[in-house]
Amino acid sequence: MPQSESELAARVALADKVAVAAALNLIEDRRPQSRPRIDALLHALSGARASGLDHRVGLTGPPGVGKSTLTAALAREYRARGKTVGVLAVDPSSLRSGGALLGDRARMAFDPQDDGLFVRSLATAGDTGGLSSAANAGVEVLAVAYDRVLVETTGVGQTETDVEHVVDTVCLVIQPGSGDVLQFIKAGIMEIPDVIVVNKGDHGKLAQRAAADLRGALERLRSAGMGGEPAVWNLPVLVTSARDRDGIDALVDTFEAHLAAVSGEAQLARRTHGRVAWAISLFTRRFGEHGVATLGGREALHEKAEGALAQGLTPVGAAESLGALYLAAIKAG
Ligand SMILES: Nc1nc2c(ncn2[C@@H]2O[C@H](COP(=O)(O)OP(=O)(O)OP(=O)(O)O)[C@@H](O)[C@H]2O)c(=O)[nH]1
Ligand SMILES: [Mg+2]
Repeated sequence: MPQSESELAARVALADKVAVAAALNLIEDRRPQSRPRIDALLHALSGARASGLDHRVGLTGPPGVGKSTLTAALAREYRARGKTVGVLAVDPSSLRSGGALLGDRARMAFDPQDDGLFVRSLATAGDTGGLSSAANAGVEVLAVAYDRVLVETTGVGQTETDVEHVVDTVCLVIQPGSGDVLQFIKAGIMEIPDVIVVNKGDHGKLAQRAAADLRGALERLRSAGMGGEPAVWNLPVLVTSARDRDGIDALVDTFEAHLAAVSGEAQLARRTHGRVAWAISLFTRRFGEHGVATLGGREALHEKAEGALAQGLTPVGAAESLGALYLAAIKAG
């Protein structure tokens, strides 16, 4: 498909599946010589975005809890509500091939004939911790094409997945009887999710009990005065059965309510923060701690990245300009 990045972006905005696939292929290309094209695509995408409010939801949690099954059920519910949906399945932590992430059974639950639905796995082998730049860019592509973007990532901790940097709403998925709950609370991970789902609710009492335990623990955290800011949103705990498509309707309602609660300035701030994190991680992956130190440390780097983005650079472009600063400093020093 020989065409300019701006033509490609325009076709992505029309949710042309061939163009969306081509854009995702481009952003997955890790060769340095592809960076200018990726930068151009991201730039064009930011201009091509329709004015409607897109919503990005991340589903994260330990392996096997039913994230893919839940993602398929959610996509179906959104489609029933007239929303188009892009799904990105990302595995930031392992060398498992992208294709294996969305199991065949879950994949079969998606209708390939549906023009309002796009599903893609991203293999992110080679990245150590955090979401790859390709995952960040993939979300940008899908968000331009579709009303709702669902991002599935495996992992439960900040170090494993930075999904909160690419989505508006983080949904932590767990299953009953796994003992994960206490572990999450201990690890302080409860600060990341916006919604918690206990899936496999068809296991009956077990799921309801896990949800009640969680709600109790969260209540205790709240009354212990965790988090000084006024609560705009109280972390809800829901029970679903992705298998039986039970509780999916309520979960989508909760996502929409969260979007309404955070939209506007809070959502913009979160996205800006995510783009800064993206630029910084691109820079540090290339230039390491020495790069950070040379540019004056974490805080200075943060400010420089913010400045570059404020000037209209994409995160990829911002990382390039930080890289140029670094190289200049090395030369001068
Ligand atoms: N009983 C029951 N089983 C479920 C439910 N949801 C998913 N499963 C099953 O749990 C297994 C794992 O489901 P997946 O959707 O692949 O889980 P996942 O979290 O995406 O797994 P990874 O991507 O490998 O981390 C499959 O055998 C599903 O059929 C549910 O609501 N109830
Ligand atoms: Mg999965």
